[in-house]
Amino acid sequence: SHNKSIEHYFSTIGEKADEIGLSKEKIKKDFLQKLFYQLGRVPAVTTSNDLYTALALTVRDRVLRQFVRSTEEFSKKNSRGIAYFSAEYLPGPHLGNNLLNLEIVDETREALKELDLELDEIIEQEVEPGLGNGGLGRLASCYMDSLATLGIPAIGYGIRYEFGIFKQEIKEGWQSEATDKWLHYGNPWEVIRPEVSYVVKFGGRTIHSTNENNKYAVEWEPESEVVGTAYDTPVLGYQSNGIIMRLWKAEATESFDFSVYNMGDYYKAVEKKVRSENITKVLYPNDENLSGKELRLRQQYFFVSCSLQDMIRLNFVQGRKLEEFHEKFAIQLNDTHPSIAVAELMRLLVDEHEMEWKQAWKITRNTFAYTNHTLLPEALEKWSVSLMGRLLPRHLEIIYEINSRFLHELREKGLSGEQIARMSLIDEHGEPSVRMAHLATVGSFRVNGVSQLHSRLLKTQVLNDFAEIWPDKFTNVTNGVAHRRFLAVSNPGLSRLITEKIGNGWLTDLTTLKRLEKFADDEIFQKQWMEVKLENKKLLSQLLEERAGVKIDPTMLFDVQVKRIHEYKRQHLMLLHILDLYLKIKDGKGENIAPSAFIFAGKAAPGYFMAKLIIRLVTAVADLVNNDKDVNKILKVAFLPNFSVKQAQRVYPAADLSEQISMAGKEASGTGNMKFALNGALTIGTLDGANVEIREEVGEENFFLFGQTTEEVQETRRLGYRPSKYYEEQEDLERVLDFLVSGELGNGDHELFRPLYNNLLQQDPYQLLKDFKSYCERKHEIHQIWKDQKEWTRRSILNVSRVGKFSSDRSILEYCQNIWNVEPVKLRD
Ligand code: TH1
Repeated sequence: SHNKSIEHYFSTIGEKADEIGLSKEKIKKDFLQKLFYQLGRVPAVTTSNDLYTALALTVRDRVLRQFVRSTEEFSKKNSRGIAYFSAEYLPGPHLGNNLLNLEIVDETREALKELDLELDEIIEQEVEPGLGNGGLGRLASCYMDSLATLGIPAIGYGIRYEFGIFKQEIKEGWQSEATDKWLHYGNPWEVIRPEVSYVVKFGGRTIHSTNENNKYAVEWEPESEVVGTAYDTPVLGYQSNGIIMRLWKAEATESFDFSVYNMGDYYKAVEKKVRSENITKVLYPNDENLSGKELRLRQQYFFVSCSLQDMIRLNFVQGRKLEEFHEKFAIQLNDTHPSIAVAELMRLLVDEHEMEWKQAWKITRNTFAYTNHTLLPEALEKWSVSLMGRLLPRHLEIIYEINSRFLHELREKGLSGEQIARMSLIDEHGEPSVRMAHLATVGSFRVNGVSQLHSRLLKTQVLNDFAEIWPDKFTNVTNGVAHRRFLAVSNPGLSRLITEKIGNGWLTDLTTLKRLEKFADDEIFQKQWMEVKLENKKLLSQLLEERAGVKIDPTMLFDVQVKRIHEYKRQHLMLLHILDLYLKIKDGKGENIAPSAFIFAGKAAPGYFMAKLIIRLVTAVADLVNNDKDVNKILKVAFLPNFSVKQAQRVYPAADLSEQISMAGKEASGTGNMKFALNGALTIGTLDGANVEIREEVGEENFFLFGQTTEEVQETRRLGYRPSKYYEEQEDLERVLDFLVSGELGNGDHELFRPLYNNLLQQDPYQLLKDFKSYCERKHEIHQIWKDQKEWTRRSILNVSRVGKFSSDRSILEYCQNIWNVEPVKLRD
């Protein structure tokens, strides 16, 4: 009976598998049934959340059905499965996306209309899982979407944080953080799997011995244990497949709590339970910065151990030998956060499954591939040897063993002592620590960066020593975005217009947008294009009025920077420019300035003082500009609080200008840059990350370039950068900087922005002052082009028609070809 297909089971209940309830009538019926029987409500007395939950459950049934079908197909094909290991995911709202992928948006809308309900209002209710910080977590979710759509057997492993990224509020101009209770109203999308659970050990000591067969063996006697339980969320691809995102929640082990060791001590047992559950309590809210906290390492090890144990179980369930593990699985490490997996797989193979070291190492090295997402030194993970030894004593031994064999290899190659020390997995400078990027590199068969520029810098700088001995290990996969979510779902107006012109082939092949190119000069099409943009801007204006208390004329140039707040991203460069415009208008020299709305959003890590001060500066500049009658007809500034995927989906469609202004060499890729371009915004940007490739695709003349190149930045630093030189030489810049501490900002407090002022004048680590002039010049040019709306629109159309490369479908196909060696399995024609 185990071999019977899903078709068989449905036939036994008189339902044909093809009739999976995608009609309006069936949706309506199921929706009402969910409302009655699952929630005990009738439409007349419901809360908006009841309606949302009933609809989500209705859709979930259909999603799960597709998922079960896919699993069946995948197991028939028996191809290599991909496990994506990521400490973060940012799936965004599920409902709208799933409706699109099931192709039942219209049917659902009509079913609800017959009940006097409005689909868009229900969709609005969803609380998204904020299980990530920013680009890295969102990329993981884009990749889940494409893996499913392309029919690749895959599973996304991660952590089910009870509290995701904090909720950002603005209080008196400052960011304040509140906890994110995303599970408060329940989560209709997940399926708990209590039987899929694993024990994870921590601390204690190792016992080395030779067993009765004269075999060397190591036993790990832990100090404590926790259990991880699987929570599955199906992720549906377009038109067909489903894969799962499997997130682990930590709980106490029964056996341990109530064991003889603490017999009768109920309170101690409860305390242990609480401590165990702490592991998956909260996401660390640092983007590209280390906390170095023990709990973070516990989280990383916890989810990695559960996931590897799960994969080994699957391997056996599917009747395979452990020796074939790497042939049947590839594991993609999303940055170094899961890189302890290299040592954990070795431990499982050698200690628990009694495999020889050499064979285990061969399997391990052929299983893992590592994606690096940043070159920032403060983001490169290191764990102190003492912490690692205390928390994961066996893993530290294994890391030492890997290292000793690796260094031996290097000596045999004749490398210098200096180079060997640089490459060691252990950093001996100061407090000894484990370099996780080195562990990931040594333990993987492939290492990739996330844009051409970043991959080149990775090879020639941060991991240069490794690239020299293993040139073939290194490769690039430029990031991409889930265009179905970020265009089809979030920008229905533009999607409709595009589909009218070129058909809907772009949903599965974004490069077909090329066909729009020939309409770039078509005046009627331009007009329609402008109308769609204006509608989107009206919607964003409403949101900004509600959330930021700023009224914005939707015909203004919407100049937008939304992303995590970080000095290297240089939100403050944009602010310096806004102040420059402000002062010019006050001087009566504003005649060339196009009426502009400057829109910001993004979270600052709670412990990152400068980033929080930058947010304070945005709100101070907003107060100044928006309340000044000489200026507020020309300029408006708004900070949209609590940026999230949901908010992002409303921002990108409304943007005219996308700000991608990081110091060259610092932004590994960026993905917001792609989402903006896809929605018809033009870009002002540096030659950083994927901007380089965007510019290459859309054409130099359609991209507003400014600032130093990576090489120039490095040369400037080498020559001894003196930011005050620019202050002294450029009057405009001097005036703007002095204005920061003039008391005119921030209610007369001269000292409020002094730290920023001092930082820029004394160090300016991200060389804003050097790039200020070329940034302002480009902005001036942009304002002139904006006045010619036809020309602007022509460029906007060209941008969209040329960004086909930046779909995550393309990225995933590259991972398949150049890294995983798997073929997509197309399930339906
Ligand atoms: C981001 C990069 O900054 C960004 O350029 C890139 O587009 C994105 O990853 C996806 O590749 C990163 N986010 C994090 C977050 C943490 C640590 C390192 C990075 S790199 C916590």
